[in-house]
Amino acid sequence: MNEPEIQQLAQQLHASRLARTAQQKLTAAHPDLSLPDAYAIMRAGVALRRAAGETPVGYKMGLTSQAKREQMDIDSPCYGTLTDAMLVHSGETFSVAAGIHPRIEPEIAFRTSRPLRGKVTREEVLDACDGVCAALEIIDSRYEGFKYFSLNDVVADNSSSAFFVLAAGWEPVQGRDYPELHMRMSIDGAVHQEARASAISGDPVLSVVQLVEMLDVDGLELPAGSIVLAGAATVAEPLSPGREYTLEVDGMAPVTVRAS
Ligand code: OOG
Ligand code: MG
Repeated sequence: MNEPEIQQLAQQLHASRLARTAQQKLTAAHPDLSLPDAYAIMRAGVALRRAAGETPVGYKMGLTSQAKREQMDIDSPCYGTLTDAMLVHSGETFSVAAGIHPRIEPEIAFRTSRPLRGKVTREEVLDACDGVCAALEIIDSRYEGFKYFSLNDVVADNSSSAFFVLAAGWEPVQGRDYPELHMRMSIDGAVHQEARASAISGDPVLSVVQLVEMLDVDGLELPAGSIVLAGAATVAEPLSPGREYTLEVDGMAPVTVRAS
């Protein structure tokens, strides 16, 4: 795919997001769209957001759990770019009308204090992180129906990134048994989704290892000060006005958002 085509498809997705209208998946008109094309479209889309005044603040890993892969019918992980305009603080109200058909899912967020590049170990990731917290990702798809699209479509659409909610403060990274952490997402006080954090890539720290490897393939590093969402532990739930969503993770402050 050539540069003008990549720019044009990034523009299309950008416009759909701003207009809050779903569009046809890109592979319907471009069945030959490759995974490198998809990441190029994603990056062109991020450049459009930068031009509009947004600043990238990190990345989200997607499709790192079996539950999500089955829900979306896609079998490999992907990443997307997070910007400052996507950040929602715990306790805030989020308007569902800000998206097309937003959903919410339970995650764990890490913050790096040193850059990471190439092949890294889980210990190197933990050493390079200075904070962890419970997070809710509000995903949205710019495609009709939200389902039955391909990995390449999702990646081009910034891996369905829309908004993310972080708990009130960053907490110490060391001394936690990450795979064993229990995660519980409630809606209006009733538990709807729960899983061990091992549902996320076997260990949410390994999601960060994998992200660093995927960025390296594209010649990129994970900069210091990045926020990384490790991926959802369970399927996503639709976001409905009037309901309150809370995620509790063992040993961490809860994160909550009310939909309006
Ligand atoms: C793709 C994004 C997946 C996750 O945590 O697995 C994701 C999608 O579900 O539309 O964010
Ligand atoms: Mg997610």
